[in-house]
Amino acid sequence: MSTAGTIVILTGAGVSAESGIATFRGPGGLWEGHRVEDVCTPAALARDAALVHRFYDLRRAALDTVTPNAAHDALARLDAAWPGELLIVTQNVDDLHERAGARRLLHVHGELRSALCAACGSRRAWHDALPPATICPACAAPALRPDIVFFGEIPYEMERVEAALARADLFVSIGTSGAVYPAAGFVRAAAAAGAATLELNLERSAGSAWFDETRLGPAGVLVPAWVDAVLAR
Ligand code: BV8
Repeated sequence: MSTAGTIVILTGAGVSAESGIATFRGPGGLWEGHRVEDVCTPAALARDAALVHRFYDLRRAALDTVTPNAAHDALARLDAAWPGELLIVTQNVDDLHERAGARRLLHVHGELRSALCAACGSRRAWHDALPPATICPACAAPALRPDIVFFGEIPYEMERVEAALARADLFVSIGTSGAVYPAAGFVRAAAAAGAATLELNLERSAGSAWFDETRLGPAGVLVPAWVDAVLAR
């Protein structure tokens, strides 16, 4: 691939695991403590807003106690040094990619440190607890909610992601089980556009069969080694 090639990187909970943030579907995973239907759907929010807000308040507060790991740092280094187009598409709602210095980044499933107004659709940085019926500063409705894409809701910036996948020369998936769509289908869109596809994960995922190559191991080891090799070409 020429140095001006387009790289699209998809990250999931596994890239933040070594920072101490629980994944969803592993042992002790987030979904083990809660049923997805109880905390990550519009119906759950309508049924028990206090539970849903508390679930995300706890995860937002936990961000104060974690820091980026070697995988986040390596991706930020690649972002800064790569002369071609590059986009990190994260399913994660933590801000560890940003805190490591990544710039060419987007969150398809929302962000813990953001609040969304269910009435006017405005979004804003939010670092504290977010009680149900918090007043929206933009429209004054008591309608602020976690800025999280729930199951059944449309992921953010899909057009931008699809456009990047259509131009990709290399698609790399890091730390995701390939369990959630449409993100789990990105590898196929990239391959259809002619991209080489690489998976870096602790174990084989639901999508491993779609990748040209799968490397198994912790992101904190595999990602810096991969970035060093890409930048050394
Ligand atoms: C939508 C909120 C319509 C934030 C989440 C087919 C097509 C389209 C949709 C569907 C479809 N089939 C079903 C659907 C509906 C649904 C879906 O996919 N359901 C699944 C369960 C079948 N999808 C939706 O509802 C989506 N919306 O489809 O709208 C649409 C579609 C396209 C265009 C227009 C409209 C909305 C999905 C978003 C839901 N929100 N979370 C939050 O609470 O955090 S999903 C949740 O799962 C998280 O966002 C998370 O990012 C995501 C995926 O999980 P992973 O990140 O992969 O984490 P997991 O624990 O599963 O795996 C971790 C991996 O890391 C493991 O493989 C592990 O081995 C590895 N690992 C662990 N440690 C390490 C490691 N790897 C490396 N190093 C380590 N140290």
